[in-house]
Amino acid sequence: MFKRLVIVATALTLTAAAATGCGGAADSGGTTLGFSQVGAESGWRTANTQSIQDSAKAAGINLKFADAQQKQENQIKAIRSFIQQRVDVIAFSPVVESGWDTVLKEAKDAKIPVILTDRAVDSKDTTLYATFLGSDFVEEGKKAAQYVIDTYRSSNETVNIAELQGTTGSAPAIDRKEGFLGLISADPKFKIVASQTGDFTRAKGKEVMQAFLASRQKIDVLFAHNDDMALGAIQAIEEAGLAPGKDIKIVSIDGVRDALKALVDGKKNFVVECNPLLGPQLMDLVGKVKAGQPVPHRIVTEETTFTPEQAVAALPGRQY
Ligand code: GYE
Repeated sequence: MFKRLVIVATALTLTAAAATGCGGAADSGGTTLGFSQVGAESGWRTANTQSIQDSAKAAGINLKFADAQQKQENQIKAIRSFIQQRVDVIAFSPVVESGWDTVLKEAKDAKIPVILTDRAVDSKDTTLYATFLGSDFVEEGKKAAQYVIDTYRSSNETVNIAELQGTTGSAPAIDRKEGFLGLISADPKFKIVASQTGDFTRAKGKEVMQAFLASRQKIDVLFAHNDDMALGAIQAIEEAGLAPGKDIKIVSIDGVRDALKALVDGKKNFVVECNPLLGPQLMDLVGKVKAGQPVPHRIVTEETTFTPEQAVAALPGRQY
Protein backbone atom coordinates (compact mmCIF):
# COMPACT_ATOMS: atom_id res chain seq x y z
CA MET A 1 0.00 0.00 0.00
CA PHE A 2 2.73 2.42 1.04
CA LYS A 3 4.66 1.59 -2.14
CA ARG A 4 1.55 2.34 -4.23
CA LEU A 5 1.21 5.71 -2.59
CA VAL A 6 4.82 6.51 -3.30
CA ILE A 7 4.34 5.59 -6.96
CA VAL A 8 1.25 7.77 -7.21
CA ALA A 9 3.12 10.62 -5.51
CA THR A 10 6.04 10.22 -7.92
CA ALA A 11 3.68 10.23 -10.88
CA LEU A 12 2.09 13.42 -9.58
CA THR A 13 5.48 15.06 -9.14
CA LEU A 14 6.37 14.04 -12.68
CA THR A 15 3.18 15.52 -14.08
CA ALA A 16 3.77 18.70 -12.12
CA ALA A 17 7.31 18.96 -13.44
CA ALA A 18 6.12 18.41 -17.00
CA ALA A 19 3.34 20.97 -16.57
CA THR A 20 5.69 23.67 -15.38
CA GLY A 21 8.07 22.76 -18.15
CA CYS A 22 11.00 22.33 -15.81
CA GLY A 23 13.44 19.48 -15.80
CA GLY A 24 14.63 17.11 -18.50
CA ALA A 25 14.78 13.36 -18.87
CA ALA A 26 18.06 13.16 -16.98
CA ASP A 27 17.17 15.23 -13.95
CA SER A 28 13.88 15.92 -12.17
CA GLY A 29 11.65 12.92 -11.91
CA GLY A 30 13.85 10.87 -14.27
CA THR A 31 14.98 7.37 -13.45
CA THR A 32 18.51 6.84 -12.22
CA LEU A 33 20.14 3.47 -12.81
CA GLY A 34 23.38 2.49 -11.11
CA PHE A 35 25.18 -0.12 -13.21
CA SER A 36 28.30 -1.99 -12.12
CA GLN A 37 30.04 -3.59 -15.10
CA VAL A 38 32.56 -6.46 -14.85
CA GLY A 39 35.31 -4.67 -16.79
CA ALA A 40 36.53 -4.39 -20.38
CA GLU A 41 38.04 -7.85 -20.72
CA SER A 42 36.57 -8.90 -24.06
CA GLY A 43 34.87 -7.89 -27.30
CA TRP A 44 31.63 -9.24 -25.82
CA ARG A 45 31.98 -6.91 -22.83
CA THR A 46 32.68 -3.85 -25.00
CA ALA A 47 29.52 -4.55 -27.02
CA ASN A 48 27.54 -5.10 -23.81
CA THR A 49 28.71 -1.79 -22.32
CA GLN A 50 27.90 0.06 -25.54
CA SER A 51 24.44 -1.49 -25.66
CA ILE A 52 23.72 -0.48 -22.06
CA GLN A 53 24.97 3.09 -22.52
CA ASP A 54 23.12 3.58 -25.82
CA SER A 55 19.83 2.21 -24.61
CA ALA A 56 19.92 4.15 -21.33
CA LYS A 57 20.31 7.31 -23.41
CA ALA A 58 17.51 6.30 -25.77
CA ALA A 59 15.20 5.55 -22.83
CA GLY A 60 16.03 8.85 -21.07
CA ILE A 61 17.46 6.95 -18.11
CA ASN A 62 20.20 8.64 -16.11
CA LEU A 63 22.97 6.02 -16.04
CA LYS A 64 25.66 5.92 -13.38
CA PHE A 65 28.19 3.50 -14.83
CA ALA A 66 31.04 1.93 -12.85
CA ASP A 67 33.74 -0.36 -14.30
CA ALA A 68 34.93 -2.94 -11.73
CA GLN A 69 38.06 -4.04 -13.64
CA GLN A 70 37.23 -7.70 -12.99
CA LYS A 71 37.33 -7.24 -9.19
CA GLN A 72 34.46 -8.18 -6.90
CA GLU A 73 35.59 -5.72 -4.21
CA ASN A 74 35.18 -2.85 -6.71
CA GLN A 75 31.66 -4.03 -7.54
CA ILE A 76 30.70 -4.17 -3.88
CA LYS A 77 32.04 -0.62 -3.42
CA ALA A 78 30.10 0.61 -6.47
CA ILE A 79 26.86 -0.99 -5.25
CA ARG A 80 27.28 0.57 -1.79
CA SER A 81 27.85 3.95 -3.37
CA PHE A 82 24.71 3.53 -5.53
CA ILE A 83 22.76 2.75 -2.34
CA GLN A 84 24.17 5.86 -0.69
CA GLN A 85 23.23 7.99 -3.69
CA ARG A 86 19.72 6.52 -3.53
CA VAL A 87 19.53 5.52 -7.19
CA ASP A 88 16.16 4.12 -8.31
CA VAL A 89 17.45 0.77 -9.54
CA ILE A 90 20.78 -1.05 -9.32
CA ALA A 91 21.88 -3.46 -12.05
CA PHE A 92 25.13 -5.38 -12.23
CA SER A 93 26.91 -8.20 -13.95
CA PRO A 94 28.56 -10.10 -11.08
CA VAL A 95 32.20 -10.90 -11.79
CA VAL A 96 31.98 -14.10 -9.70
CA GLU A 97 29.00 -16.11 -8.43
CA SER A 98 29.52 -16.13 -4.64
CA GLY A 99 29.79 -13.58 -1.90
CA TRP A 100 26.90 -11.23 -2.71
CA ASP A 101 24.42 -11.85 0.09
CA THR A 102 25.53 -9.02 2.40
CA VAL A 103 25.53 -6.23 -0.15
CA LEU A 104 22.31 -7.47 -1.79
CA LYS A 105 20.68 -7.43 1.64
CA GLU A 106 21.83 -3.83 2.07
CA ALA A 107 20.13 -2.87 -1.21
CA LYS A 108 16.98 -4.71 -0.18
CA ASP A 109 16.90 -2.95 3.18
CA ALA A 110 17.27 0.37 1.34
CA LYS A 111 14.30 -0.70 -0.86
CA ILE A 112 16.34 -0.37 -4.06
CA PRO A 113 15.49 -3.12 -6.53
CA VAL A 114 18.42 -5.03 -8.06
CA ILE A 115 18.56 -6.54 -11.54
CA LEU A 116 21.22 -9.10 -12.41
CA THR A 117 22.36 -8.89 -16.01
CA ASP A 118 24.45 -11.41 -17.91
CA ARG A 119 25.90 -13.36 -14.94
CA ALA A 120 24.19 -15.07 -12.02
CA VAL A 121 24.87 -15.10 -8.28
CA ASP A 122 24.62 -18.25 -6.15
CA SER A 123 22.59 -16.61 -3.32
CA LYS A 124 20.05 -19.01 -1.83
CA ASP A 125 17.65 -16.16 -1.15
CA THR A 126 16.35 -15.30 -4.61
CA THR A 127 14.26 -12.42 -3.25
CA LEU A 128 17.53 -10.47 -3.03
CA TYR A 129 17.12 -9.54 -6.70
CA ALA A 130 14.11 -8.71 -8.86
CA THR A 131 15.15 -10.55 -11.98
CA PHE A 132 18.09 -12.07 -13.83
CA LEU A 133 18.46 -11.27 -17.53
CA GLY A 134 21.06 -13.27 -19.44
CA SER A 135 22.10 -16.33 -21.36
CA ASP A 136 21.88 -20.00 -20.43
CA PHE A 137 25.61 -20.75 -20.14
CA VAL A 138 25.12 -24.48 -19.51
CA GLU A 139 23.28 -24.68 -22.81
CA GLU A 140 26.15 -22.84 -24.55
CA GLY A 141 28.65 -25.39 -23.20
CA LYS A 142 26.43 -28.20 -24.48
CA LYS A 143 26.25 -26.66 -27.95
CA ALA A 144 30.06 -26.50 -28.05
CA ALA A 145 30.28 -30.16 -26.97
CA GLN A 146 27.72 -31.19 -29.56
CA TYR A 147 29.90 -29.74 -32.31
CA VAL A 148 32.87 -31.80 -31.07
CA ILE A 149 30.76 -34.96 -30.79
CA ASP A 150 29.36 -34.52 -34.32
CA THR A 151 32.80 -33.80 -35.79
CA TYR A 152 34.32 -37.01 -34.41
CA ARG A 153 31.22 -39.19 -34.69
CA SER A 154 32.78 -41.70 -37.10
CA SER A 155 36.18 -41.91 -35.38
CA ASN A 156 37.16 -44.41 -32.70
CA GLU A 157 40.43 -42.73 -31.85
CA THR A 158 41.07 -40.71 -28.74
CA VAL A 159 40.28 -37.00 -29.13
CA ASN A 160 42.53 -34.80 -26.98
CA ILE A 161 40.81 -31.62 -25.86
CA ALA A 162 42.41 -28.52 -24.34
CA GLU A 163 40.15 -26.12 -22.46
CA LEU A 164 40.64 -22.41 -21.86
CA GLN A 165 38.39 -21.52 -18.97
CA GLY A 166 36.87 -18.12 -18.25
CA THR A 167 37.37 -16.15 -15.04
CA THR A 168 37.60 -18.56 -12.10
CA GLY A 169 34.39 -18.58 -10.07
CA SER A 170 32.34 -16.70 -12.70
CA ALA A 171 28.98 -18.08 -13.77
CA PRO A 172 29.91 -18.44 -17.46
CA ALA A 173 33.14 -20.34 -16.60
CA ILE A 174 31.36 -22.68 -14.18
CA ASP A 175 28.31 -23.31 -16.35
CA ARG A 176 30.02 -23.60 -19.74
CA LYS A 177 32.41 -26.17 -18.29
CA GLU A 178 29.52 -28.08 -16.74
CA GLY A 179 27.49 -28.09 -19.97
CA PHE A 180 30.49 -29.14 -22.07
CA LEU A 181 31.64 -31.91 -19.73
CA GLY A 182 28.09 -33.18 -19.25
CA LEU A 183 27.87 -34.20 -22.91
CA ILE A 184 31.49 -34.95 -23.72
CA SER A 185 32.11 -37.28 -20.79
CA ALA A 186 29.49 -39.76 -22.04
CA ASP A 187 32.09 -41.04 -24.53
CA PRO A 188 35.50 -42.06 -23.08
CA LYS A 189 37.28 -41.35 -26.38
CA PHE A 190 37.09 -37.64 -25.49
CA LYS A 191 39.85 -36.63 -23.07
CA ILE A 192 40.42 -33.22 -21.51
CA VAL A 193 44.21 -33.18 -21.52
CA ALA A 194 44.77 -29.57 -20.43
CA SER A 195 42.51 -27.05 -18.74
CA GLN A 196 43.36 -23.66 -17.29
CA THR A 197 41.87 -20.21 -16.90
CA GLY A 198 42.65 -17.51 -19.44
CA ASP A 199 40.50 -14.97 -17.59
CA PHE A 200 38.39 -14.26 -20.72
CA THR A 201 41.18 -12.12 -22.26
CA ARG A 202 43.14 -12.43 -25.50
CA ALA A 203 46.51 -11.90 -23.80
CA LYS A 204 45.90 -14.61 -21.21
CA GLY A 205 44.42 -16.96 -23.82
CA LYS A 206 47.59 -16.66 -25.85
CA GLU A 207 49.86 -17.12 -22.86
CA VAL A 208 48.06 -20.25 -21.59
CA MET A 209 47.90 -21.76 -25.08
CA GLN A 210 51.67 -21.22 -25.42
CA ALA A 211 52.13 -23.19 -22.20
CA PHE A 212 49.82 -25.98 -23.43
CA LEU A 213 51.80 -26.23 -26.68
CA ALA A 214 55.13 -26.13 -24.86
CA SER A 215 54.10 -29.17 -22.82
CA ARG A 216 54.15 -31.15 -26.09
CA GLN A 217 50.83 -32.69 -25.26
CA LYS A 218 48.99 -33.63 -28.46
CA ILE A 219 45.90 -31.43 -28.83
CA ASP A 220 43.16 -32.15 -31.38
CA VAL A 221 40.54 -29.67 -30.20
CA LEU A 222 40.59 -26.38 -28.30
CA PHE A 223 37.45 -25.43 -26.40
CA ALA A 224 37.68 -21.80 -25.26
CA HIS A 225 35.01 -20.36 -22.96
CA ASN A 226 35.05 -17.15 -25.02
CA ASP A 227 36.15 -15.86 -28.43
CA ASP A 228 38.88 -13.55 -27.16
CA MET A 229 40.82 -16.38 -25.50
CA ALA A 230 40.45 -18.43 -28.71
CA LEU A 231 41.74 -15.49 -30.77
CA GLY A 232 44.77 -15.21 -28.49
CA ALA A 233 45.29 -18.97 -28.75
CA ILE A 234 45.17 -18.76 -32.56
CA GLN A 235 48.20 -16.45 -32.44
CA ALA A 236 50.05 -18.90 -30.19
CA ILE A 237 49.20 -21.82 -32.49
CA GLU A 238 50.40 -19.94 -35.58
CA GLU A 239 53.60 -18.84 -33.85
CA ALA A 240 54.22 -22.51 -33.02
CA GLY A 241 54.07 -23.29 -36.76
CA LEU A 242 50.70 -25.05 -36.63
CA ALA A 243 47.50 -24.29 -38.55
CA PRO A 244 44.61 -23.22 -36.31
CA GLY A 245 41.31 -24.70 -37.51
CA LYS A 246 43.16 -27.59 -39.19
CA ASP A 247 45.90 -29.03 -36.95
CA ILE A 248 43.83 -27.99 -33.95
CA LYS A 249 40.07 -27.58 -34.29
CA ILE A 250 38.77 -24.58 -32.37
CA VAL A 251 35.36 -23.96 -30.85
CA SER A 252 34.52 -20.96 -28.68
CA ILE A 253 31.61 -18.94 -27.34
CA ASP A 254 30.34 -15.35 -27.93
CA GLY A 255 30.15 -14.65 -31.67
CA VAL A 256 32.02 -11.34 -31.92
CA ARG A 257 33.02 -10.08 -35.39
CA ASP A 258 36.68 -11.10 -35.08
CA ALA A 259 35.61 -14.64 -34.24
CA LEU A 260 33.28 -14.80 -37.23
CA LYS A 261 36.14 -13.48 -39.40
CA ALA A 262 38.40 -16.26 -38.06
CA LEU A 263 35.67 -18.77 -38.97
CA VAL A 264 35.48 -17.37 -42.50
CA ASP A 265 39.30 -17.53 -42.75
CA GLY A 266 39.26 -21.20 -41.70
CA LYS A 267 41.15 -20.51 -38.45
CA LYS A 268 38.23 -21.51 -36.26
CA ASN A 269 35.62 -24.19 -36.74
CA PHE A 270 32.54 -23.38 -34.68
CA VAL A 271 31.20 -20.49 -32.62
CA VAL A 272 28.36 -20.60 -30.12
CA GLU A 273 26.57 -17.28 -29.83
CA CYS A 274 26.15 -15.42 -26.54
CA ASN A 275 24.19 -12.22 -26.99
CA PRO A 276 25.71 -9.07 -25.39
CA LEU A 277 23.03 -6.66 -26.62
CA LEU A 278 21.09 -6.68 -23.36
CA GLY A 279 20.59 -2.90 -23.10
CA PRO A 280 17.08 -2.46 -24.52
CA GLN A 281 15.61 -5.32 -22.45
CA LEU A 282 17.42 -4.07 -19.36
CA MET A 283 16.01 -0.54 -19.69
CA ASP A 284 12.53 -1.98 -20.12
CA LEU A 285 12.97 -3.97 -16.92
CA VAL A 286 14.35 -0.93 -15.07
CA GLY A 287 11.17 0.98 -15.88
CA LYS A 288 9.01 -1.90 -14.73
CA VAL A 289 10.75 -2.66 -11.44
CA LYS A 290 10.90 1.03 -10.59
CA ALA A 291 7.15 1.21 -11.11
CA GLY A 292 6.66 -1.89 -8.96
CA GLN A 293 5.27 -3.90 -11.88
CA PRO A 294 5.79 -7.67 -11.86
CA VAL A 295 8.60 -9.06 -14.03
CA PRO A 296 9.66 -12.68 -14.65
CA HIS A 297 12.36 -13.75 -12.19
CA ARG A 298 14.50 -15.20 -14.99
CA ILE A 299 14.73 -14.02 -18.60
CA VAL A 300 16.86 -16.14 -20.93
CA THR A 301 18.42 -14.58 -24.03
CA GLU A 302 17.87 -16.22 -27.42
CA GLU A 303 20.99 -17.41 -29.20
CA THR A 304 22.28 -19.31 -32.20
CA THR A 305 25.49 -21.02 -33.41
CA PHE A 306 27.78 -20.38 -36.40
CA THR A 307 29.54 -22.70 -38.83
CA PRO A 308 32.03 -21.11 -41.29
CA GLU A 309 29.28 -20.98 -43.95
CA GLN A 310 26.87 -19.29 -41.58
CA ALA A 311 29.59 -16.81 -40.56
CA VAL A 312 30.00 -15.73 -44.20
CA ALA A 313 26.32 -14.82 -44.27
CA ALA A 314 26.25 -13.19 -40.82
CA LEU A 315 29.45 -11.14 -40.95
CA PRO A 316 28.30 -8.15 -43.06
CA GLY A 317 25.42 -7.36 -40.70
CA ARG A 318 27.22 -8.10 -37.44
CA GLN A 319 26.99 -5.14 -35.04
CA TYR A 320 29.88 -6.08 -32.75
O1 GYE B 1 31.31 -14.71 -22.74
C1 GYE B 1 33.00 -13.16 -22.11
C2 GYE B 1 32.95 -12.03 -21.17
O2 GYE B 1 29.66 -13.00 -18.96
C3 GYE B 1 28.77 -13.86 -20.97
O3 GYE B 1 32.08 -12.48 -20.15
C4 GYE B 1 29.81 -13.04 -20.34
C5 GYE B 1 31.22 -13.43 -20.68
C6 GYE B 1 31.54 -13.49 -22.15
O4 GYE B 1 34.14 -11.60 -20.75
O5 GYE B 1 33.54 -12.80 -23.35
